[in-house]
Amino acid sequence: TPPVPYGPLPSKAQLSWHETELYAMVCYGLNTYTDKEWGYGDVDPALFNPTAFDAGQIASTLKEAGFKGLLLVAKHHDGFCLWPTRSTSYSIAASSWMKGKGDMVRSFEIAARQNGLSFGIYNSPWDRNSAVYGKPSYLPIYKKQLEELHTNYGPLFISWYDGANGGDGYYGGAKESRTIDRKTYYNWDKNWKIVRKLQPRAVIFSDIGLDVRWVGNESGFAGETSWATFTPKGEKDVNKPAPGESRYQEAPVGNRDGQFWMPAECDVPLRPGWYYHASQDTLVKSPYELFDIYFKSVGRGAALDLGVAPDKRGILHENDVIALKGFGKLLKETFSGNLLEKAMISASNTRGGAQAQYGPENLLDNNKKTYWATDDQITTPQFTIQLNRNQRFNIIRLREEITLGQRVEAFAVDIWKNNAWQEISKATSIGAQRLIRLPYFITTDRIRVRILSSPVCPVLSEFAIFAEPESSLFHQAKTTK
Ligand code: IPT
Repeated sequence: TPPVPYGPLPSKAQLSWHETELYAMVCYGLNTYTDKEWGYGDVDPALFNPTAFDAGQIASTLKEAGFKGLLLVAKHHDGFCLWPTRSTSYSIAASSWMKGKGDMVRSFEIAARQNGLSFGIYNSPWDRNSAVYGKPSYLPIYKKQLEELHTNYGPLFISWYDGANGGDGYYGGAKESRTIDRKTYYNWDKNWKIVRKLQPRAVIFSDIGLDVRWVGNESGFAGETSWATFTPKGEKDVNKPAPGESRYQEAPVGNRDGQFWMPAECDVPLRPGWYYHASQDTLVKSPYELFDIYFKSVGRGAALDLGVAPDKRGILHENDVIALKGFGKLLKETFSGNLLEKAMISASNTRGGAQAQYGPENLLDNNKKTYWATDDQITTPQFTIQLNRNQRFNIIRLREEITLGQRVEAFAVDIWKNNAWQEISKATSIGAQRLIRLPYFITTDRIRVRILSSPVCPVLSEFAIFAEPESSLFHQAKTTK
């Protein structure tokens, strides 16, 4: 019989989100033309005037770079809607683009799907253009927008909610005259019920989930230990968490005994800002920096949501394209094949005996659905891999079978060297994925993994080793922060 699940478990929507791993948040709108990060919603929509808009260029670049999803900011804090909404006149319909007949949410959706990318949406609750923002009469407007976006552009893989939602009189350096109570104003329960109904396969992201938590920084890293489980807590009132009012300080690590399966998303922009600024053309993160971020986000069981900013033409700037493609090349060169594919593997214990379907060869079969498990009372087993020749590697990947919960709390990796086992690495949480990246290459023909701590029998679906290109290893010390 299969192992009994442990703790909170991922939903179907969360399982597909875990597969998405790497996606981009496209930030494009009036801010692009006013050189602002958080616009006031006080400029003429006619300023929005792409000269060479091409969602295909953006989506295909992301595809080539290894991204699996595109999340569009359909409306930011300035209230400007990229689709012809019925909720406000402050939209693309009032711009000069396609004489007001265009629908940019649709254009991005089509480009995403044509490139095999999942599509998602961000709709800022904070609206500095709306005359009624801050009053109860704004809420039906916001609701209408959610309904339009979640009805007409699905299926969506993510529905994203910002905690930068106008709560304070003074926020992020921008004066805001109209304030709201973040805990009560938006009626999140009601809004999210709509999202659940219209897009049951989408995960809901915010500081407090419901499905994916903000990682608590915009630098792109989860904690070295990062639990997929989390209990959101309020910043002021512990029992009343809300987007923008949460103890996000706990989010990088999560809570081992967390009440919900609520893994982290690491959002970080490719440039210093989320929106395009010509002054930042030379400040695009390098492929090596992006690679480093990948290990600290995806490699810690979280997802990486990289902010990309189309320029005034309406495409990604040349420098951004070079960085993204270089990053994609590094990923491809590194993760092209598990170097252990034809190795021999044995384990100190296999659930139900050696003939059962839970054997350690499932770790190397390139199939996430099969797994190695031990008998219930065996919580600190080990497995050993014998290669038929020496392999050179510096990266180790482990995956738990997360449909049975997050189980392992600590493990160590050894190699056989000079007639003895030598520990090369020790780490904690695994979850959907754990990457260990060593700053040097190791050459060996024998590797051992010891599970050091687990409250119940461990259930692992993959063990793999890889070698990154020498150029990237050479840059590692310089780009690792
Ligand atoms: C920050 C919000 O305060 C937070 O709640 C979350 O939504 C986050 O954005 C998402 O990146 S605002 C930012 C200027 C730190």
